[in-house]
Amino acid sequence: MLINASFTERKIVNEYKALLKGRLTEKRYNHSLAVADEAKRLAQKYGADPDKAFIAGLLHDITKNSDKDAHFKIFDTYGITLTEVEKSAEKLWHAMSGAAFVRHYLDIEDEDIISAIRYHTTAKAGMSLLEIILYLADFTSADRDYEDVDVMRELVDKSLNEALLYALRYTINELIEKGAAIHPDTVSAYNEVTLKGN
Ligand code: DGI
Ligand code: FE
Ligand code: FE
Repeated sequence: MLINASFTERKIVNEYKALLKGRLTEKRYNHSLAVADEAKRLAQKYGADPDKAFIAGLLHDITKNSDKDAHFKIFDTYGITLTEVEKSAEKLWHAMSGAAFVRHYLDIEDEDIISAIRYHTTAKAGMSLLEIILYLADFTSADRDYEDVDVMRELVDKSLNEALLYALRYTINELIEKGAAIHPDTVSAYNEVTLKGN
């Protein structure tokens, strides 16, 4: 029974990988594999479900390389309306369309996986352990290479809360420097961890 279960899981993972390979650039495909591994590692370390974390990591950027028409086809089909901030920032679209894609096209029913994908870009207040893990794995995966990546990697092994605060502070600073709008979910997540730390 166990052998059959793991065989089925491997088969599904291979199907997801083949799908991703056809939808993503090579760089984004490799990033997805790296985030899956990192999310699984963090799940094992912090007591979340490693298989769910792996699947969420694997699929989190599934619509990242889609064009505007493909995003809006999903938004229109599933009645997803965008706020002004969401309309202004294309980078936010793949989290919204990706969550709908895995639910409706891949028949993923696990709400925690769907929600982790939905909020992996902005984060939000009141995230589950799996949501936090995916958000952070996206920052600390092996393929990442930005100025503060070493600090982030150290923090993520020390404390999820400290890593979350650092990541949100880093993101908000970058957005302000670029003159981009900050999504209310990003602000709520930042406020929550900041107040928790006091
Ligand atoms: O898809 P990835 O590149 O792996 O990473 P991601 O999904 O975390 O996307 C990161 C981008 O999203 C980065 O360029 C900043 C942007 N982003 C995150 N939060 C916000 C945001 N952009 C705006 N405008 N507002 C936000 O609150
Ligand atoms: Fe992403
Ligand atoms: Fe990503």
